[in-house]
Amino acid sequence: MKKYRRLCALLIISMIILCVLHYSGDLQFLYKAFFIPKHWISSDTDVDGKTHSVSLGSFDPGSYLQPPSISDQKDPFLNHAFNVLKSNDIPFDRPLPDSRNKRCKARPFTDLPATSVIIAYYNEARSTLLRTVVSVLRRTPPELIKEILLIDDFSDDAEVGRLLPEIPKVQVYRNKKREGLIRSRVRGAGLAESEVLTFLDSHCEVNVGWLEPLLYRIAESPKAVVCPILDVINTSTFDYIVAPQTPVVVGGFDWGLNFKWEPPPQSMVFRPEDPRKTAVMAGGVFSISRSWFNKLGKYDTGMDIWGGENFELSFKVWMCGGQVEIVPCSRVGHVFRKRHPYEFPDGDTNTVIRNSRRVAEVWMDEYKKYFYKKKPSARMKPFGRISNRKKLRNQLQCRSFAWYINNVYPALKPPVSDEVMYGRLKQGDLCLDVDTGHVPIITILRPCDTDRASQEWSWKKRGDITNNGLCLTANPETTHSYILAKFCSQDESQIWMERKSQIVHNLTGQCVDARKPDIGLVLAECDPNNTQQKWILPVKNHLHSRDL
Ligand code: LR7
Ligand code: MN
Repeated sequence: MKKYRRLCALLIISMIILCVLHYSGDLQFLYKAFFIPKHWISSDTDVDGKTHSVSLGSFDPGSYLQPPSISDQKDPFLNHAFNVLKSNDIPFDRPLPDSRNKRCKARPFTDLPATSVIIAYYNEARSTLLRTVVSVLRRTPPELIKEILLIDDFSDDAEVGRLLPEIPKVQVYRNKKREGLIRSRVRGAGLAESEVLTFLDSHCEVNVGWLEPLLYRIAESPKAVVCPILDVINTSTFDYIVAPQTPVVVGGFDWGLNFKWEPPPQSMVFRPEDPRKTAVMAGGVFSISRSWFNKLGKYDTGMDIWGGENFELSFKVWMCGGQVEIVPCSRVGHVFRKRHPYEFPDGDTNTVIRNSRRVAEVWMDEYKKYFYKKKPSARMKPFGRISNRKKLRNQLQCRSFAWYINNVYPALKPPVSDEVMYGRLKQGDLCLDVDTGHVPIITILRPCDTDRASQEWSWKKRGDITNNGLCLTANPETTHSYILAKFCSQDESQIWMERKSQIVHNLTGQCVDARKPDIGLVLAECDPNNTQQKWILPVKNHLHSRDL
């Protein structure tokens, strides 16, 4: 009896020991010895020198990673715009060169908040997607990762989404239709449970100690939106190419809202571990406090598929009281591709223009005209309703785009222009507008409306007043003194001067008169006492002076 009791106790104790070993990850050797199909990955050392092992649960990489399709074999770049055969050959848990500056390694990080990792994917290759997930599990202290939320944007292969949740912490949500990366990420953010959201593209590999400096910065400054330095994973060889440490490039753009990398302003002096301000983020990889993301209205879900969302988020972060930064101690590799490997239902140009237009219309104030100047065809493209986004901006009481340009991105100069004035030509609450129903196009007064681009006039040095390629035109003979909007022709009938709040026609010496505001504006003898000839004009040249 005594013997039996002792045996029982021994059994219980050894079971407890086995359990402890199992959960601490030290049983790998046993599983391996007995061929128990359980997959483990062990980590690199964390920032503070610790390692950990992560179980892949019942997930079996061997059966998940499939042999390449015939089309992949024929042209390995066809389906993904990277060499998928090469990617398939590389271990899903490969080691990476630690690309951080030495000074990053000595920094202890304590009391960090946990994060939810959100990855939207559409027709991603299995091997790159798995490497993204595994790199996160391998190189992040487990207590900092609450969950990895994969949003399958209605990829052709639904099986991926059924297999990956076998990995602990991984959840997959499949969209019912293709939504694009913007709405997919918003879906992920809505499901996330941690205080901090961390977004990744579906073909990344995070490097040693990537997360701690991002979380540290958010804990220190909750409105900071932080991005790692992106190392390059080569599309042909899948070599991991360490981005140079000096200079650390930051994000910029041109007036067409095309993103570019550029060196930071010369005046800035940094320690290698200091965060760098960046005017915009590249878009794919960053951490943000969940409550800050929600307060800012997440992303604009009126945007489709791809593009523009990095501008929307960056502009509003800056303009509404936060900052966008690159934290150089955080490193993440990304496969930079030369083309989109997937279809856009509306074509890529249309979609990106539509998204960019929404950004310009909601956030860029009078500076949006530079966007249209760079992308003239954008004016004709529909972009959906934006009233809710404008309301959001008002509620958040954000600063102007002029503030943003002057304080955050002064390197972006307005294009050289012969414009003297830009904006609305007003009489009280009424604005000079065109009457689109009529041909020839008559000019009228309409209640001022910030949504009507046809009320925004550009008065050029030479004297022409233009909107959307049309010029204010008047001639006693050809227009019967009505003021029409006609194609600009450099003709004398299109030259106007300003005189004491009057708009004077050069050819006739007469004034723009609103005596028939609904039927059409006309030329009439100038009369300084006539209120129907008095205009409230935009401030002269105000975009050229930097002291707004
Ligand atoms: O319809 C789609 N649905 C998706 O879920 C299209 C794409 N996606 C997913 C896709 O699988 C990927 O995970 O969205 C992610 C981004 O798509 P990519 O990898 O084709 O985009 P990209 O790397 O060329 O583009 C950059 O700009 C985009 C603008 O919308 C996004 O912000 C990307 O996240 C962003 N990537 C980066 O910032 C990494 C560095 C590239 C640069 C510069
Ligand atoms: Mn990408």
